Amino acid sequence: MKALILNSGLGSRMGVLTDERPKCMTAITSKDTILSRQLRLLADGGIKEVVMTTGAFSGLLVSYCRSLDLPLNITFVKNPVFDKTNYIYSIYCAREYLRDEDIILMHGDLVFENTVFDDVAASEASCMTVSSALDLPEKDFKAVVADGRVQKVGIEFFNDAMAAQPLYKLLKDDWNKWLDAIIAYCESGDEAKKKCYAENALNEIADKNITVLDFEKRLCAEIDTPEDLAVVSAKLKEIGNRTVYMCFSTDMIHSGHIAIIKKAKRLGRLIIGVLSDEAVCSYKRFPLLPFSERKAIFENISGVWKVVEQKELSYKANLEQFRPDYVVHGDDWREGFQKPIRDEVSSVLASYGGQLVEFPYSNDEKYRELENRARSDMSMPDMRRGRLRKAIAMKGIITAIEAHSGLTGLIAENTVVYQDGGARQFDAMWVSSLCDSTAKGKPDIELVDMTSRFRTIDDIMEVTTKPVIFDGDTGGLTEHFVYTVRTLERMGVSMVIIEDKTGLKKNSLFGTEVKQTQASIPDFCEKIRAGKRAQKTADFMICARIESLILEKGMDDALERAFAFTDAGADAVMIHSRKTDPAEIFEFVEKFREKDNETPVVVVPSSFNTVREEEFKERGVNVVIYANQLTRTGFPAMQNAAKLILENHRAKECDDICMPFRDIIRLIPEE
Ligand code: SPV
Ligand code: MG
Repeated sequence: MKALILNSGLGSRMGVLTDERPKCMTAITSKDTILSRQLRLLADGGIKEVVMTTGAFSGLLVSYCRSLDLPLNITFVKNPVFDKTNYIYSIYCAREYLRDEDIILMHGDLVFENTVFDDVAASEASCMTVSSALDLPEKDFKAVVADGRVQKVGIEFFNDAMAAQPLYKLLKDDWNKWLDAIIAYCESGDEAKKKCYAENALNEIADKNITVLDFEKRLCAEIDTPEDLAVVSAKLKEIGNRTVYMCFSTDMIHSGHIAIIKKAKRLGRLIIGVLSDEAVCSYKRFPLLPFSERKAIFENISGVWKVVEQKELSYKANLEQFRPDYVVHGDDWREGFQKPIRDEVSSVLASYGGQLVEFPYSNDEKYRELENRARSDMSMPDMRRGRLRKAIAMKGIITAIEAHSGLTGLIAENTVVYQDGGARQFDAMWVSSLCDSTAKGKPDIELVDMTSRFRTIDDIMEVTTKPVIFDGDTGGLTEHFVYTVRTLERMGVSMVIIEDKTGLKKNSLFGTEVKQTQASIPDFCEKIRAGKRAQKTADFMICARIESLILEKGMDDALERAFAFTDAGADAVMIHSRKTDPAEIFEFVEKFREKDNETPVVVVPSSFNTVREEEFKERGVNVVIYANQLTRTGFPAMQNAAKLILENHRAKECDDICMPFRDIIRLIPEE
């Protein structure tokens, strides 16, 4: 597609402004002339070839265009009789460069918004720009329109007419017809036909096939007089101050993002909101790059005016602060879980007259590929191990659910609930000793040996990417624990939790109903120290689990242990209770936080299960583990199925509580 710019006119109505230079070189902003702006928009819009007709000050015009140094190949054609003819003759002079091309035709004194140009360039049919929002001008072009098509163009038509501007897109066949009519006019021997508008020749074509492109109130105007110049300059100033807002959660910039950024920045100065790490986690997956790095990437994309943090999925706070003229987004959020966010954006924009611009969402193949690669990278030990520590730092509080097999791992990995425009999912998995033992039909007494426990971890890790917290029971003998630490660390486990018990450990939920012995503080500290010395990376965490409340040893004992264990190097403490009332847990956290505001606190609210995560967070808890719910729901469901079959001597009655065949065979996706 070529652009044809008509610059042969004298521009005599501009007065002194055109005494020494052509009209198109009139300054319209502090950095642009009419021409430099046109050429810049053409280059930005992907045009490479320009044909420009010239007349007066031809040499000056040519050197000016060269000085702009734009990626455009400009062919200059001088109309030798520019002062005795009109632009119809200039087009005639340039005809050899114009045949058999799609053409964007514009007068050299036309100033338009880039979105008007974009619409013209993107039009699939030949079109002329008209406005349904403007009054018919007395002296300028009007287009007679019927059925959305241009019938006639001229200054003399008022009936069924619309205000029109000489900015056209002409597809090759339509343009060839017009060009032939122009040639016929100029070769007719009638001098008057070299002095009329090129549109006079157009009007003679029966089947013009030119649609109308309505620019409504957007800027698209010719500058004929100093008054026009003042109006257009003022409008450009207002356009120059427009701002556009977009929000990004991505940590992988690809060509699709660049394309939408390019489009957005044509609407105004582009403000990019980078979603906080916490919000990204709640929206999709753990960000591969932290907020500061994602922000730096956007700050270095050309044409981005400002980069700000968007703390929440909701745009509200930033829209109210920056009041952008436009918000740009893909149209994918019209449906699905992001719809509430979109609805809120629409209503905030409506409150101050902003506009939502939605571009078609492209489900980019490249992006899916990158995303899949990122996911598989995230499952690798080095990538997985450190993510727990980072997630705690990012979110303040994280949640983990029990997994004891590949299948329960998949549930922990993939279960998502959409709520308030966000996606809720578990951050990590808990490889519980209780559930791992139960799945094997064994008691939770450290009977299932470490080799078997590692096998469970391996099964889970093979099909997931989320961080793993391992229930290490008592950690065993210190001499054994150091090897456990190294193995877990090598596998990519993020945290081992060991409890301060010794001898034959029984599950804590028995409390004092069974004999359980708490380890001495010095012995347990020594185990922690040995474990910390054994680990190779800074990522791996050892969490000390305090059993004082379970064994009814009192709050002071619990706190004394917590501080001793952190002094010994524990990366986190877990406080456990089997009471339904969370009071003692709250008391512990409050007292612990009085002295230690850093060390993560872990809770397992199996009994005190009425407390919501938000409250735990407020009170200073960092990790909430749902330790056994998958096993406890799975077991009765399976038992019920077995009973139904026995009772009915067949499986039919059990079908209602069964997953359909089509779902079970698709439950595990093939690679
Ligand atoms: C487990 O899940 O194995 C635990 C937590 O250690 S609890 O069962 O509450 O002791
Ligand atoms: Mg356990």
